[in-house]
Amino acid sequence: MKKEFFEQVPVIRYEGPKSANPFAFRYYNPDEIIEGKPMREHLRFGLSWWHTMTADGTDMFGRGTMDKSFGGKTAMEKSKNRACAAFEFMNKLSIDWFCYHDRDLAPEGETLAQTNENLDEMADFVADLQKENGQKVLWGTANCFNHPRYMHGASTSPYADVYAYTAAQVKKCMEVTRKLGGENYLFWGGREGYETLLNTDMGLELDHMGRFLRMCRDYGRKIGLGGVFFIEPKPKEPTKHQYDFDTATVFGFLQKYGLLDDFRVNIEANHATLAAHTFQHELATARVDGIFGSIDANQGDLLLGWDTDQFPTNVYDTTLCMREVRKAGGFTVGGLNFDAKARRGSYTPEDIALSYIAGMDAFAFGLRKAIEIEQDGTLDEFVSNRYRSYRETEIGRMIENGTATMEELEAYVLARGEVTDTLESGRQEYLETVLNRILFH
Ligand code: XUL
Ligand code: CO
Repeated sequence: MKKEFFEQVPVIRYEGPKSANPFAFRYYNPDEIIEGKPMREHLRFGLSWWHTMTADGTDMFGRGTMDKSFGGKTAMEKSKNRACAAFEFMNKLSIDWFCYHDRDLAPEGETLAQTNENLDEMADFVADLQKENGQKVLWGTANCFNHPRYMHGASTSPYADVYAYTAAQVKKCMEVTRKLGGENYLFWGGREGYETLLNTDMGLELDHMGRFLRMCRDYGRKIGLGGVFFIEPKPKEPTKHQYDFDTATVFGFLQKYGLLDDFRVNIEANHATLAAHTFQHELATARVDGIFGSIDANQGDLLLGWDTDQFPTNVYDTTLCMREVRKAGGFTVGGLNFDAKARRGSYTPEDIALSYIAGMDAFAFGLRKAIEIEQDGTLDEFVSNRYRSYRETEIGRMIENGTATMEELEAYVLARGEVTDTLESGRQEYLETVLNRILFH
């Protein structure tokens, strides 16, 4: 008999919107075919190894509240039990993907060589579980922010030895990700940023980061990592100013360092709001710039100024998110990784399942509603109609096709006179009502 780790959690099935069973999906029906493909392929849900399998509720003011040892005594035993528990959990919840940091999978040893040995042992173990169960790696990443050596940054550290260490760690993590069949590889800028310009050479640090990522890309391609490299923007935390501030900043960085062909963004909802943007704004920016890749699904608390990584339940956000994802052509390489954790007080194993159900259902609802919004057509027609003068008037077409000159535009306005008569209402409140009508009928 295989040991069961989440005994309290049954296999979660779709029971429809009317079900009051807490251990059931109301909107996520994994194998329901929508537009020719199963819902699981539209949503590509992922489990975050760090929050789900290792984080124990420790915060700045208190120790852990959750037991994440899964019965293991030694560090390696814990890692192996976590891996078995992870696959059991993913099977029970119909989750097809997972994401990890190198240090979530295996404990660090005394030396890098020992750490790498631990990681290799765990990679073999996880690869076997993948064969048995079928789940795939959405992305892997190296944790270059926890260890004290990274206190001043990793690839942006003022110290060359730390830059070298970062390269050695990322090299290994890429190899492991390749071994596990990882679809993509991610960089979140951990401590790549600064606290004060009084001690920082920002230009030099950015050049180092650009060079570092080029080196990683080249090595990744050399060993056969064929997917996309993601950068995950975040404006602050842990540093006061993170270099990958938001999607627009990352786009500029990728352009400057010649990385646009291989890199895209992984957008996290809570990072968007920390940057004083909506989640939807970040997704739209990525789509418009052609760098939309993947999503870290969570939500923050707008009354708190930090990364709370809550499970997403706000259906406005999930609907508008899925609307953007569809406009971007759907998930072609990425997915919805739940970079989210149950609250410290939600400390039981059932809470982990209930949290995932909440998040998955919120996004499944969002997908269904995003499709309804398209079918209804009111919002899209409104937007299209708002810009019709660029299609329907001579002067508009000249602007649109790029032939209009300053002289011509001046002559046009001198002849036409004041232009305020052409303006119409933006109808924001009406459009918000249309959204509510579709969400809540
Ligand atoms: C930190 C964060 C990370 C990345 C992976 O805010 O979001 O967990 O997603 O390193
Ligand atoms: Co994240």
